Amino acid sequence: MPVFLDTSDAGFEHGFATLLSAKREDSPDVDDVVAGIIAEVRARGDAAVCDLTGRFDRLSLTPSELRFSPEEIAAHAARVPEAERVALEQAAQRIRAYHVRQMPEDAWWTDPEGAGLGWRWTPVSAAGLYVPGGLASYPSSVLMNAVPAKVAGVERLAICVPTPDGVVNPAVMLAAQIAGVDEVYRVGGAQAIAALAYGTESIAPVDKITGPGNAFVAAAKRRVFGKVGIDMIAGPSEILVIADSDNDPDWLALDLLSQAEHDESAQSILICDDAEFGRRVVEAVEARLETLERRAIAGASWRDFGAVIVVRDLEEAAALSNRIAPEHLELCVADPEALAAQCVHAGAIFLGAWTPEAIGDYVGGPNHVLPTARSARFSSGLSVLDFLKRTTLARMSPEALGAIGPAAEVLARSESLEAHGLSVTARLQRLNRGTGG
Ligand code: HSO
Ligand code: ZN
Repeated sequence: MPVFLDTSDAGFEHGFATLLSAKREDSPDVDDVVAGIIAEVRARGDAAVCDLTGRFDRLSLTPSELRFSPEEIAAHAARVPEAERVALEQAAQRIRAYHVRQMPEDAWWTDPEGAGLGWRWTPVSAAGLYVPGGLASYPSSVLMNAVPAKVAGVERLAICVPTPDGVVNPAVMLAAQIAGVDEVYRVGGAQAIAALAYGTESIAPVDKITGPGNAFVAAAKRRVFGKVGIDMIAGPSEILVIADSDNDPDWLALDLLSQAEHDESAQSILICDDAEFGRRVVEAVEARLETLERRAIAGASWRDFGAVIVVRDLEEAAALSNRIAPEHLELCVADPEALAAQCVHAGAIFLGAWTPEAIGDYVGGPNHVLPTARSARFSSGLSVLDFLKRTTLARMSPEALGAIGPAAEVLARSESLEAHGLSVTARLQRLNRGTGG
């Protein structure tokens, strides 16, 4: 049974604190193994990648077989049923249109002292996208990572995807093709992250690595951070639904289960303003769990981490939502915009009962790579900004240097950095001679 809390109860704060601090992930400590794999790939390049792929994916490859040829990609992509192709194309088009709007503007102005100032955005040159194999090999996630990279202007985009026993997910290939991915490698695990970060004879290094993965991939991403940029370390999925009683309990049950079915460690929470309504949603969840294909996973998630919280009013709901800082926040209330304005720590907000979270996972347009584990307090979902850098620009005229240079001389002296100060002084002296001073 999920926990049932009521803010009017004396024990509420204790129960809520327990809920917030529930340890949902016990990721195995694979750091030593991962360190070894990275060292091996750095030392032996392709040979190490091929050996490790043989060991972990039971696939024997020569270096020249690590990369899918364009013909292989096309052949796999062609196996995708037509309806799925059309849906992926529609999704890609909507994700692209949304992310184009995220492109930030360059800036340039002249300030009152005559200094020209500004900044300029440029894409990273090469990005690597990790795509998990097996159960969580989602073509939608390929689009969510690859489309923003391409919109940002990343020239070279490489995918690494494991193909255990040689089994390829055709929809992943199609999504890569639709998104304009440049290279796809049949390599997974920590060895893929090492190859992307350090490069091998046949996999050129990238500047930024994004995409989800298992404990090995997460540990490897942590280790190569600094050598390359990484996006985030994503935890299990979460959804918080805030609903008034004017909702169909079955709709809400399915929304809660839509994230619960991702992972036994996923967390689904309902906040409502009526205990009786909350109980009806719980019943609806139970009914759906009887037949849901993924009932084993969803059931475990709901049983261990699910929760219903009864509040006195929506104000209280917003305050609790801000303490939870959910990855996904659904607002099934009469005035979702007003409530959304109060919910300031959330990865993505879904407004109104006609916006199930799943729309955001696939075709809404916004990104589905979002901050988990309360990191929405300080971070955002994946965007074009993750594939851009901002370079600052400054140009002094002689007059501008004359106006602000003296302060720099003073500060350089105070930090005992003589050459710093002299680099300004030398110019100011010329300026003063030139003007007869
Ligand atoms: N909801 C997941 C993403 C996803 N859903 C992929 C379906 N496919 C991220 O929290
Ligand atoms: Zn999902």
